Amino acid sequence: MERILVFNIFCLALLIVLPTIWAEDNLISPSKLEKFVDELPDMPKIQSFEVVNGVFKSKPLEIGMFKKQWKFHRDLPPTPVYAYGTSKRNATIPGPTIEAIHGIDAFVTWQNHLPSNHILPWDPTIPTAVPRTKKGIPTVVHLHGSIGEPESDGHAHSWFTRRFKEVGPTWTKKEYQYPNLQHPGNLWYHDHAMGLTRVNLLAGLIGAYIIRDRDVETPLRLPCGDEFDRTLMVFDRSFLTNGSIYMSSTGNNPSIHPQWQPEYFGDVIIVNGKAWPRLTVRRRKYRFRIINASNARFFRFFFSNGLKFIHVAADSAYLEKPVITNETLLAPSEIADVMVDFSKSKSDSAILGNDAVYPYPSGDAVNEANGKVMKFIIKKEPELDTWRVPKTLVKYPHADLSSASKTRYIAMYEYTSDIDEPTHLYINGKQFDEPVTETPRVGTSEIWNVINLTEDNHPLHIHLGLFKVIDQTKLVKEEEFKACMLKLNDAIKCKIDQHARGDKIEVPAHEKGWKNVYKMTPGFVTKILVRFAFIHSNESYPFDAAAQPGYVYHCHILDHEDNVMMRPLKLIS
Ligand SMILES: *[C@@H]1O[C@H](CO)[C@@H](O)[C@H](O)[C@H]1NC(C)=O
Ligand SMILES: *[C@@H]1O[C@H](CO)[C@@H](O)[C@H](O)[C@H]1NC(C)=O
Ligand SMILES: *[C@@H]1O[C@H](CO)[C@@H](O)[C@H](O)[C@H]1NC(C)=O
Ligand SMILES: *[C@@H]1O[C@H](CO)[C@@H](O)[C@H](O)[C@H]1NC(C)=O
Ligand SMILES: *[C@@H]1O[C@H](CO)[C@@H](O)[C@H](O)[C@H]1NC(C)=O
Ligand SMILES: CC(=O)N[C@H]1CO[C@H](CO)[C@@H](O)[C@@H]1O
Ligand SMILES: [Cu+2]
Repeated sequence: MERILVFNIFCLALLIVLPTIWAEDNLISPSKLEKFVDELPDMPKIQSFEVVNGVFKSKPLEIGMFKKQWKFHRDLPPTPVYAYGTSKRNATIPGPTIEAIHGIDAFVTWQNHLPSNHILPWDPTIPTAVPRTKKGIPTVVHLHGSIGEPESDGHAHSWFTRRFKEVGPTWTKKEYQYPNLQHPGNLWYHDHAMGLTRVNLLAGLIGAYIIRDRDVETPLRLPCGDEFDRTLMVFDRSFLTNGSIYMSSTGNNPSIHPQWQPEYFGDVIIVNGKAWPRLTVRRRKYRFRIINASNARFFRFFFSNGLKFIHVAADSAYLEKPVITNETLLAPSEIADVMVDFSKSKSDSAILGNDAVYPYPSGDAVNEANGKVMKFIIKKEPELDTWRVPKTLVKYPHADLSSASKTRYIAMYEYTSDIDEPTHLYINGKQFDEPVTETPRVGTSEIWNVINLTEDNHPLHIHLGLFKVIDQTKLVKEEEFKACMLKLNDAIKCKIDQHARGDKIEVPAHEKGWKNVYKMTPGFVTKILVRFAFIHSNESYPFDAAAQPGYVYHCHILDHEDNVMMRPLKLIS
């Protein structure tokens, strides 16, 4: 028993990151960076628990944010970044992977050690956290996928600067508490400061967090242990020739927003902090927890040699049974949790490729650089493999539309300037600081009909709640509907029922489980069932979810979230 348990604790995950570029003189051309020359790194692992006399106990952690230099590629000069770590020397990009155990609280004091001047341009004309003294960089940490109290949720207004010298209006505490009472799965932590999320993440403030539950997971016999169970955090960045991260400092509407741009794309694809890395694998099954940590880039992954993805979970929750696909589309901040069986490979290497246009779904085709992610070098010798593809995974209680206590309509709007460039995006036509309108009752489920009135696919993320995607229905006579919505901003008065009648898009099998982010197709109404309770049990939350400052929900294209495709979410008891 003890042995199984310890083994399971050490079954870990791995992260990948990726970069992108714009035409500018001193930008490094991605063709100058030879691919697959750096080994895929494993991020350091930190456990939020310890075993004392055979019993699990919480082990409080302190994780800092440090400015340091990071080598993204063999031939790229060191890059100034912001990195999470237990010390400046230990800080990495992505940050350390935090491992938690179901039922054991994690306590983390997030410490800001960042000096005053931001390494990236930012824009004070969008609603932004600005310290009174103009000193320090506002930061706050959100654990994405966490079911925890509002005070520890990293509300955008709960920011703090270096050594807590200044704090935002809803800040309450230094030490965050994560109860880890939810289902096991993949989470990630990242910055969430008002108006600074896109730049703070671009600078490097991201990391993975895994909740393990041996009772649920051991019987599955999925690939386990540091070697076979890896987290890949993928993101895109662009670099200047001197190694600095490139972000345009000129907005597309400079007279309105001097810097803000609607989407950041980089041409260099980074996995676990290295550009186009390589990993040597054995001829057997592996588990990859792939986290898309891009600001705006969608990825559609596939293997050059036809290897398949065996999906076991999506975002934070296990699927009922494995789903096999030859490609997988990941929106920003979505997580694919897949097995890959390298014994099925007919060749001795495989490139993990990406063919998603950008912006998705109507943008440019990928090129030689951003169409490749990483390379697997597959050893020749066949191996005995004790891992298996289980017939079934984890079955959560059935979620029924009839259980919903309320139906809401959530409309996504984009506004443009007279030169037809986006100036800002709002949910329900409202600014973030307008009074809260979404106030679900703790313990209930609701139907949300999300109406995308823009041209982009917006990955919607809801804090605290998990949701099931029911269907996506094309709007008919959508120009008429959009004109009405722009005037009245009221889906019922604009007769949504008569417009949500077009073709339906089937939800892919591997995305039918519980999600915390989903892609809202333009011109469609996406119906989701959101649950403000645990998915695996009827126990009530062990914290007051109705406390201040509440939660938020938002588009996870960070450039949209910052300007300001985000609204408050306040639970009531
Ligand atoms: C840095 O990481 C190492 C290895 O994980 C650990 O032993 C050490 O205590 C860490 N140092 C600091 C200052 O946190
Ligand atoms: C790289 O060049 C940019 C633009 O010239 C400059 O702003 C930045 O400080 C430089 N970075 C380093 C690390 O020298
Ligand atoms: C990653 O997420 C970003 C932002 O949500 C999205 O634009 C991008 O397409 C996603 N990429 C992948 C590979 O999923
Ligand atoms: C995956 O399979 C689908 C349907 O069979 C096919 O249309 C698509 O081209 C395939 N993609 C790749 C990358 O092979
Ligand atoms: C929760 O309660 C509902 C209704 O009483 C029941 O159908 C469901 O099975 C319960 N779920 C669990 C996990 O106990
Ligand atoms: C109803 C509505 O406004 N739909 C928009 C959704 O996105 C498409 C582009 O993909 C626009 O053309 C539609 O106007
Ligand atoms: Cu968006």
